[in-house]
Amino acid sequence: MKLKVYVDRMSQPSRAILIFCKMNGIDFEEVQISIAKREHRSPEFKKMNPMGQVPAISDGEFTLFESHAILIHLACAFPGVADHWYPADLFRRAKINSVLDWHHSNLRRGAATYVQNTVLAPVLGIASNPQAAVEAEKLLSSSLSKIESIWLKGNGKFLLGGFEPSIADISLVCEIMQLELLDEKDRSRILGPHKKVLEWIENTKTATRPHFEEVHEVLYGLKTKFQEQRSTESNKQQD
Ligand SMILES: N[C@@H](CCC(=O)N[C@@H](CS)C(=O)NCC(=O)O)C(=O)O
Repeated sequence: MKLKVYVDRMSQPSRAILIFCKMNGIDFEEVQISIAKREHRSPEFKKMNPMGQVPAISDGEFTLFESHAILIHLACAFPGVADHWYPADLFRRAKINSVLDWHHSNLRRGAATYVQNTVLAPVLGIASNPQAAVEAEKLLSSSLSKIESIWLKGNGKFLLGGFEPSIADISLVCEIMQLELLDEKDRSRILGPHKKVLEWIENTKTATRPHFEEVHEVLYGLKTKFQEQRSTESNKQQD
């Protein structure tokens, strides 16, 4: 039975799983679950993930949800995955687990809530909450500062001083990539002060090419669409 990976490429954790599988030559079938078409809420998909969220995987009878658990499982279950992704050394592993646990309630909460309450709300047809966006930006900025001062300190190219990426690098960088959808002014205000983060994003892209860029094509497409909409709006205002 081939591994099936249930994803929507607009989802950050989905993209992280896809990049990991492609980087490691894992034989898998990508199953598109469109959030826009609400396929993630179908009874059939909920058999994979009762929470009704992407990503999820199935391997024969075995099913699993939660992207970090999936990355850890794939790194351990598939022979041929290089050690640097999730080292056998239990102490390095524990440090990676610590970054991953922190990510959920800090970087992810800040980035996803900010993007949702600024550029995505109108597209999703939901009301944006400006106060939530303000709070989210604070959490996002403080998360980026913490990444720099705690996990990117020193001369390593990746988190925890690594010279090769781990599953934490893919997960966190994919999260930050959603900021591509923002107006350039907002993106620069948030990311600009974090030079080490910007370097680390580039290092992660380089280390995972060409898969990183290919998996992000859908996001880049939406970025272009948003840019065109903004320029049409501003031209209208000038007329
Ligand atoms: N903690 C989960 C988060 C999964 C998640 O938030 N998925 C989003 C897409 S990025 C989703 O399916 N949203 C649709 C919904 O919740 O209705 C993970 O890391 O896998």
